[in-house]
Amino acid sequence: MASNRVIVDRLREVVGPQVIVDRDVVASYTTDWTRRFEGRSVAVVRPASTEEVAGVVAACRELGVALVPQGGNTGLVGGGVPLHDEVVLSLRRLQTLEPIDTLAGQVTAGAGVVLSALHQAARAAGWAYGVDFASRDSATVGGMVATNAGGTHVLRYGDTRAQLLGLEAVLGTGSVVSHLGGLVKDNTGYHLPGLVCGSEGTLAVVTAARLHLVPAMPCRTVAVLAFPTVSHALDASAVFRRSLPALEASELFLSSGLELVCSVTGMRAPFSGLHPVYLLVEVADHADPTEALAEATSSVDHVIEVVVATDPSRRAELWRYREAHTEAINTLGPPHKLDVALPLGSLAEFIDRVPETVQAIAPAARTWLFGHAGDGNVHVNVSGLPPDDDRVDEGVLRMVGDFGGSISAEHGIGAAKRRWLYLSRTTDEISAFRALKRALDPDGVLNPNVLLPTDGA
Ligand code: 2HG
Ligand code: ZN
Repeated sequence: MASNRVIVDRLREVVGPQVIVDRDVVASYTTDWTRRFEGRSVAVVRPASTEEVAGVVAACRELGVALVPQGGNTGLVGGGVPLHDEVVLSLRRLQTLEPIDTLAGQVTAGAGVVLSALHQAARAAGWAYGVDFASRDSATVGGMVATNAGGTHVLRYGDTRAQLLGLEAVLGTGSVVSHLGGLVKDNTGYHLPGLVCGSEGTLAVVTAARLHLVPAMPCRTVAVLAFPTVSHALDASAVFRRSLPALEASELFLSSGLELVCSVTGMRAPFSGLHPVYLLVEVADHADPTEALAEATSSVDHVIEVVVATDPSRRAELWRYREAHTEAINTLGPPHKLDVALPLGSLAEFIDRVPETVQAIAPAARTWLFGHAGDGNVHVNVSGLPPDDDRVDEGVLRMVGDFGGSISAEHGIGAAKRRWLYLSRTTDEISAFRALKRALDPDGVLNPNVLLPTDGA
């Protein structure tokens, strides 16, 4: 293998001074946001154009060096940090955001465009972007496409794959595939955007995406409802989904999570007493949806208390109870994060049983459950475990498999869950994945240590 010196010199031929070797700067790219996954790298390469990205990939291929593509470094499964000494390929400088195509309701965005900037640009043109989640100020378009990011609006607008009308990406060979025309009807062969989306940087490096926009909804109402059980909250969520076409989010959290959020943020709880389960719902429409929400709420059983907000700052406060879970849990030390999806009919039982499963394996650990009730997607966070002790991960993911769920609803497989891919995918599916990987990245340059299990596993 080439020496560090040779690698750095060769990469400098492609991007000049944008090969970063300063230890402190490199360190900010080699540890993930949770601090559970810490790697190291000879260099961070920061190209500013698709041609430079292609040059970097070609150079790494030539040198026999693997790379890890990275966007905003907001990933939660160790998929974007160099755990095996890979070169870090940061796409953050690919900042081009083309003017909104107001006629088509589409936009082409560079991989480094941050989600909140995309939201702002779409809104300024009278449109909106359908995907949203808490790390919107750091997460990038390239990372969202690579992981098929989901978030809080999937029940209305779908995941990132559903927004993707075209893609520009660099394959493991260094060649560029570009199909950014944005035709809504276009049946000319394989759908590479759909394939690359969710491939976690293993098939291609995303450099730009053509994205579908949705109508901007000027009127919004948020409510938090308290319930005695998860099952009651999920029944309510189904009522809202059935009766409110303007439903944009239906999110779940529990009293323990709310207490933690309040103690970390200093916020006051939404009600004077604590209740076992909370459902946050948001409706967004062209006209005020408050009455429709109130009417739907009146047909829901077992509501203990409800608080409603229409003005932006109060709405944001209610959202913070839910969105601040991630940062609040992080204050307890690096968590284990198991982002899973269950058939909705099994979700309540799963949520009720997970803490016992964790307790039986690691009595000192604590389980935190919250997530996207409308999609059957629950985030199982476990604190108080050593970073590399994965007995709890195994126990919970096996349980997910037994319930017919998915071991990754929206965060991806990354390095954290590759061992357990077989719980959600058959041997034949994994063989087909490997064949695709070989075809698009024959020398295994692109993020070779994530998603697919190690050979033989
Ligand atoms: C969310 O829904 C994110 O807030 C993060 O997907 C979930 O921290 C997590 O486990
Ligand atoms: Zn989530």
